[in-house]
Amino acid sequence: MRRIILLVTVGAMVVVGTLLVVSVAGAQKHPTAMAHKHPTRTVSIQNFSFKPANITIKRGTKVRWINKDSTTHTVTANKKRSFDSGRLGPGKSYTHTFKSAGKKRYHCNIHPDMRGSVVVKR
Ligand SMILES: [Cu+2]
Repeated sequence: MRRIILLVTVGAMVVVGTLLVVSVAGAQKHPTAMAHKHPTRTVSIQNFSFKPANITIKRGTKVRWINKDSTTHTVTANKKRSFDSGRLGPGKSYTHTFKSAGKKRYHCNIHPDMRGSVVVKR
């Protein structure tokens, strides 16, 4: 009888121990996994140009454009309705998450000489 109690006790400890290790490992894994799943790239709008003008990102990456000029600009996809910031005043920013792969060219609607591209990889 004592032997059975001992076996049950040891068995319960193993189960609890395993659950603890699994939950700790899961908790530690989480923040890193989140950071990798939702990275953000920043593009500055400065001196009437996008910096850097051409970037390559992974699908699901957020790109944030920050207007550092004292003039209003836009971040507008060449292909209509793909993405468009609308009028972005000085100091304002615009964020877009790229969900499909491919080369996305964009420009500023107010200053068409301003061009950039985002290459989205799978
Ligand atoms: Cu502009």
